[in-house]
Amino acid sequence: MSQPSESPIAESPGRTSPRPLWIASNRLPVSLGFADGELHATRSSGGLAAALQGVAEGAPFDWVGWPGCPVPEDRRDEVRERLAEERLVPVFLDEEDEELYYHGIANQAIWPLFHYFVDKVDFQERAWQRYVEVNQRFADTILGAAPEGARIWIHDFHLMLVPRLLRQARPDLEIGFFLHIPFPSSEIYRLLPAREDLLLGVLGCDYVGFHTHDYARHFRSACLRVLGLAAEHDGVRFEGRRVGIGVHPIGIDVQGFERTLTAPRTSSLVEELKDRYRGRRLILGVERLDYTKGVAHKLRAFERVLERRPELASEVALLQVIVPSRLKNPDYAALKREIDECVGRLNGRYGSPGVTPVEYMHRSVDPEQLAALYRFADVCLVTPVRDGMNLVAQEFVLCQDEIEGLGDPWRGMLVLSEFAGAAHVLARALLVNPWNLEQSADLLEDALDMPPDERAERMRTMADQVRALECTTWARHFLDRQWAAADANQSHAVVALGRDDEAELCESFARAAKRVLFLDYDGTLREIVRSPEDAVPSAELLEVLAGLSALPHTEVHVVSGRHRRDLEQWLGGLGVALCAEHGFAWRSRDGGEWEENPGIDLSWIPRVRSLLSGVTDEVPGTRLEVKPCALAWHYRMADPDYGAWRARELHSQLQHNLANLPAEIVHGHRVIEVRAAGVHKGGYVARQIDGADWVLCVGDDRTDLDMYRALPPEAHTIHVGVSVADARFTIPSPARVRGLLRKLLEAASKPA
Ligand code: GDG
Repeated sequence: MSQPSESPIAESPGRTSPRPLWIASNRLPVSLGFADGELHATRSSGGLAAALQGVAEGAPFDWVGWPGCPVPEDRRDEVRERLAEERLVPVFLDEEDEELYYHGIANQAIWPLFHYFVDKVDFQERAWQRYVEVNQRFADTILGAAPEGARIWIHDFHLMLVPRLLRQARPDLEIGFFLHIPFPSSEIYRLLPAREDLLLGVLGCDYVGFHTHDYARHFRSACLRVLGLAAEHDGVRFEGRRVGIGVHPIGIDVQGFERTLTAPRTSSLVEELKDRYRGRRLILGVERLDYTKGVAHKLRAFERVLERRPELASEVALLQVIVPSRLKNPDYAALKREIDECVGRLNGRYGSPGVTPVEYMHRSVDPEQLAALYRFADVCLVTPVRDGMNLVAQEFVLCQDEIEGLGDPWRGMLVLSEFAGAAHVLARALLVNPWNLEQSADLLEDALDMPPDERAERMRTMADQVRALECTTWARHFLDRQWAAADANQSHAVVALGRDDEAELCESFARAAKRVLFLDYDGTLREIVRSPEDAVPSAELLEVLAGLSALPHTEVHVVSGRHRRDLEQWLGGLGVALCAEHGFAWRSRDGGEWEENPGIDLSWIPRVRSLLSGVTDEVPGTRLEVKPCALAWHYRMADPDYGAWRARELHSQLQHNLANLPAEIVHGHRVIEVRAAGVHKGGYVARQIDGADWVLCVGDDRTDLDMYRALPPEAHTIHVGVSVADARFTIPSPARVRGLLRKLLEAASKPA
């Protein structure tokens, strides 16, 4: 598990950045109510609020979220004003929003799926539409309130569409996203009907964080398998930006817990517990009622221990605190019944007068009671079947620490599920697979019987880890990384073709005496699609190309790696000059015969063809394209990982085979192409610019760099996607290229 790594920036911009910070989460850290018509708003200190406290001390921030209850229309201004005093900005949800967005999608689709409970997923289209609308409402509220250049930090699965909505409206914003729950394996993730939208939503940010490396890895792999975006281990390139991916295990409010622990009331509660459990050892469980938390697994493990050692029934008690949650949902109501039954069965079987092996509280306890239980317990049994992090495990460890003024440290031991994110940071706990009943029972016994020295050693190591993860450090580390990622994107944005650049291009285009445009096709004029034959031009594209080439003193050249047959079929009648097969063949704008590069040695083709055919047969989904002077092995439709693996292997095999032959290998976007040496797009464009006083060249992959290099420095060179050294500007997408062409056409068609 990677720890949150040290920021490369010495001074923490989490504290010092002059940009104002805005947080957005589903819930505001406030409890709102109307008693006798009077508005009551009390600040609540949930985990996230505590985590951000330290950041607020450096620079106060504003927080956008739902106040947690319906607010009638005529009281909303009053609520807004009241919350504004605390720098809180409400997003109001009515009962139907709560039902559809919050319960329908967040709790009944994303939550179960992301925790691998596929059979509990209930995805309703109507609810999804509301999720989209409510995310838009959050985005609009942020946009209406956050000033220019603000830094925004969005939290959790309720708001996965917000980053993109913000980015589209205000590219200047610095945007981060943190997911508090697991991100599932792509095999599970891809079951979600809205899988593309959620990923695209998150990819609007500059930086996305997860609790564990596994979740980050799953996110990356979903980007690849669902969106076809190949990611590096710490980032993915999308629409001309790099979205950083980071691992930031959240910690707890260490100081807050220490304060509660040393409060006089907590000490007297500990004394009460000592009296109540005299002669017995206490196993503690604390969780919100949820099927992910593995409460039934825990009860079964305890039952198994009692089956093995019935005498423990009077020596050990299991106290289970369950905070009621989502009871409106039938799954939660059923879970409650299952737990009730399990507890009943266990007590019926092992209880006796004065002996109740399982004590069960279905309500929350106050912070002092909780701290006292953590301090006193002999074992904390935390057995979720999936959990993003699990703060209870960390809280228990901290409360057992040596703390000034408190005696008796290290009474207890932590038994922790390996399926909680916390297992990655608390590796000295007794880690269990809650599905393995025998092992869970074994380790629970080990925890009860552990010698004091070993217990102290393990707990001390874990307490150090909990202190290191402390939540304000977590928030600061995340914000440092977010800042660095956004900063890198902003410096790239300097070369992004902006509105002013577009206006200048249009103006010079309209004034020029002879204009020449060189346009690559796939990935430039037209989006890359899974199957190359499907990349047919739209009517809109044909119209703009025909319009441009009909302008006086204007030549449009489509310069592509495609076979001449495709270009002729799709673009033949537009008055556009065509250059096919990476510059090997061309045809003038008036149509007529294709000409070919003379004197090219093609003797290597049969040998390479047989090698590529063999690989095509072996790797499902790949295709061999045979062109007059080149062979292309496409692996766009193969399994992305396997395709990339075989491509790497093929590349080195080709390098070995082609040494000293007049051919070169170009590894493009999911294609390996072997082409005759000396044939490239640059040779063609260099021959077409005589007398031109305005040249535009737009491309998207490595083969287009030859064009940029062959042009004079004053040519307008634009690359789709990331910035490259040879192009002056970047542009995010083919749609934006088409938009630019349309603007050029309009500029030149306007009367002078
Ligand atoms: C999500 C992810 C991730 C519980 N009962 C009482 C009480 N609590 C407090 C605990 C703890 C919190 O509630 C529960 O936190 P968890 O981490 O266990 O779980 P989720 O609520 O599901 O949180 C989770 C977390 O986000 C943070 O990123 O760790 O994986 O699911 O702080 O102390 N507090 C009080 N009385 C109770 O009865 N006072």
